[in-house]
Amino acid sequence: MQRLSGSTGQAGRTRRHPRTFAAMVVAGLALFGATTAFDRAAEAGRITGRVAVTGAARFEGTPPAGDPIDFGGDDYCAGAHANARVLKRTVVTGPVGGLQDVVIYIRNAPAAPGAPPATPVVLDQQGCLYAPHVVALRARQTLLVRNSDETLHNVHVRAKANREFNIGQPIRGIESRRSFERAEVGISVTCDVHGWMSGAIAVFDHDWFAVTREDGGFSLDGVPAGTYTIEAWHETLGTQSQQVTVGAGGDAEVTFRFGS
Ligand SMILES: [Cu+2]
Repeated sequence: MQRLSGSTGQAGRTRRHPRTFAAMVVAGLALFGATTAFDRAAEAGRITGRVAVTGAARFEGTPPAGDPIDFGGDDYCAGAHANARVLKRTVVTGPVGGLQDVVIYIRNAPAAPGAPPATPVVLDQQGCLYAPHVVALRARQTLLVRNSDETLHNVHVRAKANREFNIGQPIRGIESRRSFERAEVGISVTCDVHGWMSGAIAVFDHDWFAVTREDGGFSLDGVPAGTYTIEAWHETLGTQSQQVTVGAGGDAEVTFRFGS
């Protein structure tokens, strides 16, 4: 813009119509910036704003206690939990019944046009357990698998819509990077060395997904106004869905109630 207005070849015309010329440039930039699908839809009145869909997953009733893990087959793993009784359980609840490790997502979302985040999502192995137990990421986003233990793990990712893989990680601090091409919820992760180890991965082709926190809460941010099916997936309690209409006027709230 600076080069155009300062150009000697255009100087006469620029001097004669400076405001018209500037307006044309601004209009051109505005048109250029309005080329995304979202902006076209907003102009057509189909989308009027973006909101957050927040809420929580809850477990009603008495959660299953879980069985104590026998780390006896591996001295390192047993030593990492020498003074603790660790339970194998997938239903993990907070003090007010908030259900952790539920994957919440928009089912009928348009595929994201942008690139996936450059930041990797980390799946660590700490004390012969996956940390976190459930991870979610975008398709083609990097999954960084780390071994923080002084023992051999192998990370067996039993994807179905994506390529299955199995990585041996014999050394503490070793990191492996993988990614998934397609959306897939509920990919099982296990270690063939330690039978108690299990986790799950969810992959999405859009940005509107979350894993519930320790208190069961979640937030899907920047959701365009519209009517959506919000799904909640839990490793052992199954999948629930709710239809939600969100408008430009405010955020929407959803609660999913699971029970035994
Ligand atoms: Cu292992």
